[in-house]
Amino acid sequence: MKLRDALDQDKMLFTAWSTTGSAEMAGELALCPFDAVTVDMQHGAHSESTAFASAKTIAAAKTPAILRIPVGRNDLASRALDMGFEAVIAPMINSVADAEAFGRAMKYPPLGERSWGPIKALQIHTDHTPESYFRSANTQTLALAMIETRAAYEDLDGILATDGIDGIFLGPADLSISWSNGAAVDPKNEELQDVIADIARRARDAGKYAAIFVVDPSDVPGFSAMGYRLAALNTDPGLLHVGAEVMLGKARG
Ligand code: 3PY
Ligand code: MG
Repeated sequence: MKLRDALDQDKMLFTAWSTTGSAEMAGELALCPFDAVTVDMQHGAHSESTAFASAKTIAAAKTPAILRIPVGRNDLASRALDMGFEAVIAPMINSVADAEAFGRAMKYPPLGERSWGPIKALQIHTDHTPESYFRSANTQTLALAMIETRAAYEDLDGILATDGIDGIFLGPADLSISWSNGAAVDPKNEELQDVIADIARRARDAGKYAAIFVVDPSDVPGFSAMGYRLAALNTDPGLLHVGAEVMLGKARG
């Protein structure tokens, strides 16, 4: 397992975002020069079987795999780790209680209540014995709590202080909806930039990682200066469209 080690180098890392319900496509993304691939079960088309098969195709490319679970599906958080994912992103963590439930599912006692059964994880992470996996899992696997509402921002320090939470993942689209009380979805909303910077600063002050979903890649240097160290960059259909436009633009002159 290596995502956490890479994050500890304190450089900006980039994750691809797999939404097409295909393990083959997720494996293809892992062959691109991303630092990780995130499989999205909240808004993407992945089923449990395509997501779990993706853990293998991503690992075959020696790339760390991350899973975003649907809202509140902490059963899938533990299971994702058992299937070999190195990190789990939980959407809509809006309170300390939400963070506690997620943290409990992600960590073995005494931090949490994760149950033993990493059979597939041990097939993927062949550098581990069951014992070394057990001893290192609580520190090596990452629980990233999505901060994407005003309520989450108000409870941020409590969420950051929760056992088992390794970092936050900012969702700028939902945050903009919540911030405007449903008036607009505008992830680039100028008013939010200070909030986005404050969230990274407080995460780092708490000794936790800060990650963000990026809508416009030209915003990445600014997010990096704020302290974000993991950026999700476009979805698989998005990349396909960008590639097609570049190729056709050149071909058509
Ligand atoms: C958001 O921006 O709300 C997200 O969840 C990004 O995936
Ligand atoms: Mg969201």
